Amino acid sequence: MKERLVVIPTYNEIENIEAIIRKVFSLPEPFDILIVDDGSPDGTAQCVRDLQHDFPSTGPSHRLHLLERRGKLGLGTAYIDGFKWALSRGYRYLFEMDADFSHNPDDLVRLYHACADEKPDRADVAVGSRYIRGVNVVNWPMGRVLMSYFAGVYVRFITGMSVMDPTAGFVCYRAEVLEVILHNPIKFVGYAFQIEMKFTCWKYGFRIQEVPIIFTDRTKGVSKMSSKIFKEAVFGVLQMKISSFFRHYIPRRESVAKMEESVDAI
Ligand SMILES: Nc1nc2c(ncn2[C@@H]2O[C@H](COP(=O)(O)OP(=O)(O)O)[C@@H](O)[C@H]2O)c(=O)[nH]1
Ligand SMILES: [Mg+2]
Repeated sequence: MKERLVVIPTYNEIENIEAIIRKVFSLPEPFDILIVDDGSPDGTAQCVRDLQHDFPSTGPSHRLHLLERRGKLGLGTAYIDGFKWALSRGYRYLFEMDADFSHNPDDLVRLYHACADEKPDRADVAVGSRYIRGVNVVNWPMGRVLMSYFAGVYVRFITGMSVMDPTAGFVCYRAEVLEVILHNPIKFVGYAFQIEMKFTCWKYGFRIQEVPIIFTDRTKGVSKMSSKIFKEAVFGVLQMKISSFFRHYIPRRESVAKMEESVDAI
């Protein structure tokens, strides 16, 4: 059954890609993987193609998929393309995770259980959060920790949303959440993309739960964070808040009911 899919965007992750794929497939619970690679010049996609012989995408478990794009088009659209790919194939739980081991793949299981059907008080979206029990960031330079922490303070102040780690990129979404929010154009690329996704979920009334994680700086490969991405986040949050005044968000239950109605009508 196509249950859980981890979408991993990659740009020049040759030093991490094989290890992260093998680690996810060694977890005690099954997760499929979709790598969204933007034509990495270091051959990341070729490494994935080679691994597909060990974990074919048509296999009964541990399926490894690859979506290749032509050039570096940014993290935001990589996730959106990945999510659309997954929704059209019937996956029920979709995960965002970096390729560089900053997110510990072991935590995928905890994110999943926060959203899984088994719990009556389950979340719709589970966010792997660095800042709900102190500051759980290992090996980042102090400047980057402070920037990330105060980005959260700024986002909460502007948006009114109470999420402690709004720029987090380690997330589990139930499929029905993405079915609703991807109807709207999501326009940002970097950290602003992560903020916009959570903000849109929150505006629709979806239940967001933060799950504490420890984030560790990458030990291999280089970060693609840039000042452009930083600026996009600073101005993007303001822009996003202002445009939200002109948008109508149908609350979650109504929109889900509407989707069910339209299915019945077919
Ligand atoms: N497909 C794709 N992946 C990207 C792009 N930019 C970054 N990534 C991937 O997104 C993840 C997070 O990027 P990273 O450089 O670690 O950012 P940082 O953790 O904020 O320093 C990593 O898996 C990157 O390889 C991009 O333009 N396209
Ligand atoms: Mg990283």
